[in-house]
Amino acid sequence: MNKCQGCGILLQTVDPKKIGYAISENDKLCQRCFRIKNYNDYKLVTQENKSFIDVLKKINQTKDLVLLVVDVFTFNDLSIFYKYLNNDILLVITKRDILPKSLNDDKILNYFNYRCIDKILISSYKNYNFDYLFDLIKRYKKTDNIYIVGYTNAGKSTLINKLIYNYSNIKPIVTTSILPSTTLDTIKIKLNDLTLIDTPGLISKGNIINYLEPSMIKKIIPNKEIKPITYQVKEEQLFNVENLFKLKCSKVNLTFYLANQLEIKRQYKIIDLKEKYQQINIKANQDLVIEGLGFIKFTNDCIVNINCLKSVNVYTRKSLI
Ligand SMILES: Nc1nc2c(ncn2[C@@H]2O[C@H](COP(=O)(O)OP(=O)(O)OP(=O)(O)O)[C@@H](O)[C@H]2O)c(=O)[nH]1
Ligand SMILES: [Mg+2]
Repeated sequence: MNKCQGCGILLQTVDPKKIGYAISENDKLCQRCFRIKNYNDYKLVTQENKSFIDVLKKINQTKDLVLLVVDVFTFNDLSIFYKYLNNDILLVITKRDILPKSLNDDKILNYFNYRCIDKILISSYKNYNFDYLFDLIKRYKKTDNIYIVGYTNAGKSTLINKLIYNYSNIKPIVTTSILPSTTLDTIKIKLNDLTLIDTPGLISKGNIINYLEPSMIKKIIPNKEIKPITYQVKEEQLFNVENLFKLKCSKVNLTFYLANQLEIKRQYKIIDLKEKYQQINIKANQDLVIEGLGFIKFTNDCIVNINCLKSVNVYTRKSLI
């Protein structure tokens, strides 16, 4: 049987309930990809990270160039990629369109201090820096195979489709979606003399998207430039963001970087003290990150209390912006 051209899974015509199901042996897409593409109807598939590591080990046996794709809004620890890969790495920071236009690109690039042969900031949505990206790929490639790796939802498949659309006559076909684990197995896609190899993304258990319904995931993922919202808080206040998290703080200046469609409610009289809050010490010019949801920049030292789903990773870091 063939592989699905949308997600890479091995096609089967036997069991409609199992992944890879196609109605006919001649189908190019599995039913899941067909439904995502034609009806925007998403079916969540849970994947294990073990096969992900097997893919990295396989890549490490080659001399092929690796594009490590990082979502500038929801990036994460990259050490696992460096643990398994000794290949030349081109760091591709994507979704530039989400961050304010006024930011300096070099400042963003400098923030990502990882071993790489070069790094570049792009946006697949805005077709931003793609000619430069294609030049870098041609400059640094040692073979004709180019691997594309990264966390799930980083935008790997969207990037591949954009390269195919821009620089070949083929119609882009790789499936993309807001849900995690869209790509299920490696997919080889021809781009002139090159072969681009899409890979399933690494799943981060601390990412809030693992614990939300598709309709809520759609709401929390920004799809255009974020409008930051700044507050100066004197007396103790509580910020409630769609019950996804609550933040108690006083005497702080803070700026929320969240999807524009999320509503931030302020409460001056705090009445829900029964809920469990986690206390966090924050230094001036640090971000408080709620993984998968966004971040809050603080401009002074403070102690805040946050209440969020237990499995979601909440941490501080040097401010991105
Ligand atoms: N704003 C913005 N969104 C993007 C961009 N590129 C991709 N996305 C969105 O990010 C989400 C994930 O994109 P995919 O291309 O499916 O991500 P992936 O890395 O292939 O994910 P997996 O296959 O699950 O590993 C989709 O909703 C895309 O539309 C971009 O440049 N800007
Ligand atoms: Mg993908």
